[in-house]
Amino acid sequence: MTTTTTTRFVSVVGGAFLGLTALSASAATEMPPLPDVTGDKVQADGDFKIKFSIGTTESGAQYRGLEYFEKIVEQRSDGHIQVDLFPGAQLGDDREATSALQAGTLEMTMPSTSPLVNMFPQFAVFDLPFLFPQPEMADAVLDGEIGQQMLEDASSQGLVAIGWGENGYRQLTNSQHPVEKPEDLDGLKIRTMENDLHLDIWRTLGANPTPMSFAELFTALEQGVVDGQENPWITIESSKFNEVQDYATETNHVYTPFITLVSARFWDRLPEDYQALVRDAATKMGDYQREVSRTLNDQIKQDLKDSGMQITELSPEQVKVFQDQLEPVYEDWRDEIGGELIDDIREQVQQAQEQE
Ligand code: TK8
Repeated sequence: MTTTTTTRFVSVVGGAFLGLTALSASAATEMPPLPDVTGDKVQADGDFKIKFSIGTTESGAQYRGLEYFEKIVEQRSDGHIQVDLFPGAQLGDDREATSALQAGTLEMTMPSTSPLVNMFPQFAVFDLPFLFPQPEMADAVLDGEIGQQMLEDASSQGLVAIGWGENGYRQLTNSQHPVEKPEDLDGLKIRTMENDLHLDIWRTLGANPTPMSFAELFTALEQGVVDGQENPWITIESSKFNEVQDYATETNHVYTPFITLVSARFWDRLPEDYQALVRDAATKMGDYQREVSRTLNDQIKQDLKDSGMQITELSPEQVKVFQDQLEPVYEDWRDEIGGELIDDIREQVQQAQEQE
């Protein structure tokens, strides 16, 4: 390794790969290699510590992305920025961690957009059912003009929004019986994120939804306070929901992004060069999270089957029944979200579909 003042260095990261190995122990999955840390070494004044809190556990793709973020920031700042990771909602759930950023008692978090709709109503567009038929279409919107504008708009209220990540396509699970059609949801108590549009979705399908923090979800499922919930396969496995849920339905009903947030109080203390480093690392983290999440998705679904979970895979015709029943939700939420934003995204999706 050669060193000059603005050093370009490359290193292969061993430790973090161990984390992935632990995750793949239960799944014979071909893992994407951990990207090298690339980019110039950044020199600026001062030493800083970042506490980075998330709600999902350390065996998920989200945490894997954070490990990559930690590696980039610590190496490229030559240790002048230390990153400590707090998975599993140790420092609060999505809303609590976001409030802690506003108060300046926490530096970074990466919540789902859904629980923050009370602060940023435009985020509700991502809660519309079946909006993105493929994840690449979500990438195009999030990494494009719309997504960048949303990051700017969300850089307010004591927060700085610096990037996107992938929570993923949500799947329904429950402890009672297989669900193949909306009627099967009758009487099922389903936990949703704290988000009115999600409540609307499950009411419209005939279920009995209740909003709840992610931090309380496992216990609520275990104790039968709720019958079911919905999350991506990787979160179902990394949170061990399959231990308290016997049935799952592959609904892919909503694609949920994560958003990377920094406390504005902390951000304003960071020298500009370090701000650029943290922003670059957040972008790389998000891209990597997407890669890991998509690489693992099918294998993890297989793991869940192997663990005894009865997974219902819907035919396109069966999916269409859910989709048609939920179409009125678009009209109901048009004014709240903004018709123009919905139309722009739907048009972008349609163009992408036509180019396939
Ligand atoms: C984790 C949450 C979770 C979300 C939920 O903090 O609440 O169900 O899907 O990923 O953001």
